[in-house]
Order: sequence, then C-alpha cells, then structure tokens
Amino acid sequence: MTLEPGSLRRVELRRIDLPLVSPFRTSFGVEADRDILLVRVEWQSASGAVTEGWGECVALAEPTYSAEYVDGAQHVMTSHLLPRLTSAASLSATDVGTLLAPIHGHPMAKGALEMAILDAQLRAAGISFGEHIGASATTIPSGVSVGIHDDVDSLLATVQGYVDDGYVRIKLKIEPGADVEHVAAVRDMIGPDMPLQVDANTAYTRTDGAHLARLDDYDLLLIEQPLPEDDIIGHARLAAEVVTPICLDESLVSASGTVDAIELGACEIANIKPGRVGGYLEAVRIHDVCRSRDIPVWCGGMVETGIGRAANAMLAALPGFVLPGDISASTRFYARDVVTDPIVIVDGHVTVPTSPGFGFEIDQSFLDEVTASTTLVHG
Ligand code: NPG
Repeated sequence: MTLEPGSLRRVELRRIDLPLVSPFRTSFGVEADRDILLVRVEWQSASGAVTEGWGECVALAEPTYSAEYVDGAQHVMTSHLLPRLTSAASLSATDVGTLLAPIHGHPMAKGALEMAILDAQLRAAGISFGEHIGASATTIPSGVSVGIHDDVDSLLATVQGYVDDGYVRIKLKIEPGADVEHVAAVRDMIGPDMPLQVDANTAYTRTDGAHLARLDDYDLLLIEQPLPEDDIIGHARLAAEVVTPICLDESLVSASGTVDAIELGACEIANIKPGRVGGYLEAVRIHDVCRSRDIPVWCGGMVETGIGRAANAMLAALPGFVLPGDISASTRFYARDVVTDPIVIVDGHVTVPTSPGFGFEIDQSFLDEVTASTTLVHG
C-alpha cells in the first residue's frame, strides 16, 4: 500500500538522559547511561490531516560502535539532512533515502528522520508498520545480550537471572581474555539445549582463527562480528576455518553490501539493525535479500527505548527473522521507559505491537522529566 504523501510542518529534536539499570560492557566500552536523540515531527498529509511521528536515533554518546555519535547526529540532521526534507512540498518516507543520498554516511541520523516520517504517515493511514510490510507473526522470541563481566562467577549469576526471566536465547559479549572460559562456564550452567551465541564487536584479528575455533566445542548459534567492519575477506576466511556460523553486524550497512558479503562467503547469518543501515525500509530490503538466499536473519538492538524497541519488534515479525533477536524487555536496561506500553516478556516472547505507526504511545510526563533539551529545527 502506498502511503499518502505530505510535508513537514514542525520538527523538534529532543535529547533525553536515561540511566541504565546496570552498566553494559562491550569490547568497545562501558555504557552506564544513554544520551538519546529523539525526533518529533508534525506531519501534514496532502489531504490536510496533521499527525505526529517519532523517530529514535541509535547513535551512542561516543563514536565507538561506529563513526556516528549523538552530537554529530544532531548536527548533521540540523545542518545537512533536515533542510533537504523540510523544503520538499510533497514528501513520503520512501523518498527520504533518495533525498538524503547526496550526504555521505550518517545512517543512524538518516534512519531516525525516515522513521519519524514513516511513523506519522502510518498513523495518518491508521495502519501499523508491521501490517504495512506484511509482517504476520503475533509474538516473537526474545533474546538477551549480556555484557562482559570481570569474573566468571558474576557472569553466571547474571545469566541465571536472565534464564529465570524466561529469555529463550543468551548472547554473551566477548573479547580476547574473556571468551572461551566464559562461554564454557555458561554452556555448562545452562545446559546443551539453551540457544547461546557470542558477539565480539570487532575485537579479534585475522590471526585469531584457531583460537575462535575453540568456541566450536560449545554448540553456539553464531559468532557475531569477530573482525573489523571493513574486513569482509577476513570474515570469509574465518567462516572456512570455524564450524560455528559467522554472523555480521557492523559490516552490513546496505542491502547491496549484504549481498556482496553473502556471495563472498563472509556472512552466514545476518544481524539487522535499522539504525546501522539507514532506516527501517533498508532493513526490510536486507531481510528480503537474505531470505531469498536462505540466510537466516535476526534483529539486533542498540539499547533503544520503547520507541525503537516497538519498531524492532514489528520488523522482527517478518518471516525471515528465524532466530531470536536482541529484543529484550524494557526493564533489561531501563527502570522506567518513555512509552506507556513498554516491551514485556511473557514466556520468553514479546507480543508484536499492532497499533498504528510503530506501535508505541509516548509517556509525555516521564519524557518531559528526562528531557535535557528540546530544539525546534523547523516550524
Ligand atoms: O538489547 O538493545 C540491546 C543491546 C544489544 O548487545 C546489544 N547491542 O553491538 O549489538 C551490539 C550491542 C551494543 C549496541 C552495545 C550499542 C552497546 C551499545
């Protein structure tokens, strides 16, 4: 279904501060709280109706996961991206990628703007994103991502807590010095049937193949992004050296690049994160190219609020998402969320939201409480 075009009447950029319930350590750093950039648009359809739309930018405070960071995202939106959108007399979310293509990079900033416009257009049409893309699953299995721990005992205690919460898949963050021993202990504790995978966030090098092959003993679903993001050939060689499937995250930034990585043998499983690839529409295209090549996909997470997590749940309801995603309960990271209907886990599953747009409602009073700044960019 084609959504009715319209135009941007007002655009606000809101920065919020949300503390995490516990620090989250990866091979690239520790997150203790999130400084999150939200986009709020007022959208006027061609027929005159005005609706609100929200987008969440997943850029972190520092450029450690990728080159983007939250201050940079706000700057590029304000100075380079939004002027190309606010000047359009007739606009649709499907135009955003083309209109912003002259600006290189900045997929997280672009994706957040596209998301806000898409949310508004879908709300105007009264349909959900899931319905719009033909995603039919009503519930999806929920996995949890576990940060690096200093010692095995504390890691085991944390993992046991998540097993007790009902998560159906455990992902362990790893780095050199915190890998085989940690995985062995967790596998021993959770038993052979619980799905387990690891995420290195680019922490290894091409010479680590024999070491990473030791993980083959623990029946892992996948090893995620062991090598630097630009090392596609290195991942292909590693895929031939280890039995455990190699999954790419940071390396996959577009549908065409994903096809190349698959054809080179570097990507046996794909992690899809809408922010990393420039938005939910490109994420759907990546799902489609993977599905047509029988490459399993799953939905990653960027420690989103209930805004981004509701949207991820709708995306992960597409049929190619055959592995549990990092779509854990809101309480995994936040004591209180900025939406009135945060993601919860029941029997290890998340109910896919079905209300119009991306399926969340803003908790306005709490959002105001955690807002550090609001900048009117247009309107
Ligand atoms: O559940 O949202 C989540 C977190 C999932 O581990 C997760 N994300 O590299 O995939 C990642 C990682 C991450 C993203 C870590 C951002 C830190 C910041």
